[in-house]
Amino acid sequence: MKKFSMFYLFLVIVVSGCADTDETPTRTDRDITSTTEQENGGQDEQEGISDEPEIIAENLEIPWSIQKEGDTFFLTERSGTIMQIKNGENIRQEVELAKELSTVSEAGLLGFVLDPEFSQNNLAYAYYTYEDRNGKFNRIVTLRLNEDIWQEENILLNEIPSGRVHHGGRLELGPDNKLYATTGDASVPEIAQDLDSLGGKILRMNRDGSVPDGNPFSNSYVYSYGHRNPQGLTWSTDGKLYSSEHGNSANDEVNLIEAGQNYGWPIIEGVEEQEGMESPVFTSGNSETWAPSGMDYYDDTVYVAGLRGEAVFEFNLETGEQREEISGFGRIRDVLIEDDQLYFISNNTDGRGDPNETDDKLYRLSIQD
Ligand SMILES: [Ca+2]
Repeated sequence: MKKFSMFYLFLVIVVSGCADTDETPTRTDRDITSTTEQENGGQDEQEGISDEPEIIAENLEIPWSIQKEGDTFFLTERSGTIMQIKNGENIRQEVELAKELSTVSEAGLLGFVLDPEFSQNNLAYAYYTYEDRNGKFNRIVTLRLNEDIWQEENILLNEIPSGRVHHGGRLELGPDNKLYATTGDASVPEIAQDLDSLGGKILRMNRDGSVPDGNPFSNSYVYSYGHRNPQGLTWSTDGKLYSSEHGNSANDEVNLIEAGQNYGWPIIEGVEEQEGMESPVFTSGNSETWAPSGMDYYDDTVYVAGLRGEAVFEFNLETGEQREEISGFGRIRDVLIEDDQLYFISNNTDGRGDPNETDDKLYRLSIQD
């Protein structure tokens, strides 16, 4: 049995519905968590899985995305920097963008992936929020690293809708070597159903910004639609794509994403069903909130960072079981699994958490059978 946390819980956090639960904090969660930890603490020790996560880096500022190349980490920080962590040394790298970063809620420098040839070409892809005379948008660009400064090079996709909240923002490279991005509904729910809008979608593109062959809609980046505010993407080893999505007043979702499908927002959400629309494979339901963000996959299981849920959630694709696996570290924004190690970043400095003196942090712990 695979277990790796002393905080092994089957915890249902009951939170009352509120207008927009995406990432809003709740202080009562923590109290419930600590009680349950004490109750279940002994069980973990019996199973011999009691590793406390190791702190890899601290004093991070709203870290959003974890990338790793060899032994070097690159963490985007929402306010517009990238923290490079190499041999225990933190270097906060500047990012020179063509547009001024938006400072509205949930916005900034978000998704980030290194090019497969990064060690040769110093190239990466990034997703950021900006505002100009034409309105509020997100864009996907290439960045090139030169002597600890990242510079925006090419625009791959411009004017993805943005607004007060719900900017989406996750970027991942698929097993097909295409770039996938999650976009939010920009707090205008109807655009999620509009195939002519880039908002409320999962997008798929070539790494030069062109529309790939095989996309489901002709000459369109849209891969799937009807999303509210998805912020996580991962693939199983058999190539299935999963995405996490912030629900409206609970009803958070983990969806199995298939090309061309409609995931319902704002017509259906959570457990609701309607012909021609896909319901999630996992949902937090009407009374619980995960506020799910970054994801990764390991051993038939999808791991999802939870902000308001303040945990890494584990969803077993084989058994359908779900549970909290890591908690007690506050809000969690992203996870990365490599070589039986799970890395995660806290997000207590984002204005909705309760940071301690050295937050936020990058943690590591072992996950092995
Ligand atoms: Ca849905």
